[in-house]
Amino acid sequence: MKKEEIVKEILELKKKRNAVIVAHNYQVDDVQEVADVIGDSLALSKYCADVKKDVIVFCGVHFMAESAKILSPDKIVLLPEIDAGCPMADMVTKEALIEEKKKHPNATVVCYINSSAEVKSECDICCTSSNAVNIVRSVKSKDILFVPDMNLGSYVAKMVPDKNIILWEGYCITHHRIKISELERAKELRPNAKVLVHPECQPDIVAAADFVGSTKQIIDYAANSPDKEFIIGTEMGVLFKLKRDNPDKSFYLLSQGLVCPNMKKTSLLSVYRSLKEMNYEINLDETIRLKAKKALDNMLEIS
Ligand code: CIZ
Ligand code: SF4
Repeated sequence: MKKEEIVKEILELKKKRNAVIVAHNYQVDDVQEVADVIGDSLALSKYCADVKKDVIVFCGVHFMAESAKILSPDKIVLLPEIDAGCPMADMVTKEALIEEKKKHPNATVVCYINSSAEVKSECDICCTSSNAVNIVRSVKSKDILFVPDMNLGSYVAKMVPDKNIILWEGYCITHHRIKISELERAKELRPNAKVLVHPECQPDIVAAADFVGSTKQIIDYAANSPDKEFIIGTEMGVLFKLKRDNPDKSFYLLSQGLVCPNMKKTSLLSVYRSLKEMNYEINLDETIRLKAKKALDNMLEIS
């Protein structure tokens, strides 16, 4: 099928199923083009909770569709590619976390939204890359067990030095592999460009950047900045919105390695199949869902 035909089929099926399509900032351009809304995982999950539709097609990775289901238990949440996972989220399991918690009985457990619903169910409060610093500041205890991203955790530790942050050794394979030599080379090539990076990058990259933020914060920064050139240190999918919304500005990817293979599994064809066959439905154990929801609600109360 040609692209236009697939899009037409998707739009018809969307109507028939009373569905909405949401796409993460890291999805391929074709999928972002067909989506009703594009955003980060939390913004999309909140949108899904409020939208008056029966079916949500969540174009992203597994933990994101789970977050949508946590907040929208009565809607059908579909993940078009069931193998689209997040290797970082998989670096912590509920069982391993329960063992680690025993070693730090006085610590508050803060978990990055990039974690499974099961892991969230064992945490006190969630955070995103937008609000991690504020969430950690708001926690009363000095000791904080931060899971699973050690790079985001290190960034937060630097910003909130009065807390004792116990790191988990997880990381995003895509952001973690960026090397300082790549950043230096990019700056040599574009000396006037501002460097905007995600806190999932390693501390040396974060320290050398002009701005550190989540996908939404990077997108907002570029839109509001008087600067015209930017080196982007997060997954390449954000270039879609950056270029679409800022035709007078130039964007350069910090490294060709900034591609998340799991985010790229979802295509227009997968969205079409998902709506046609109602695949793959995300369901959660109700006890887990309620406990995970508590961690998300605790975050939403503060941010
Ligand atoms: O929370 C998200 O959507 C992720 C994984 C990244 C970001 O910075 O938006
Ligand atoms: Fe996970 Fe990294 Fe891919 Fe985000 S970019 S989904 S953190 S592997």
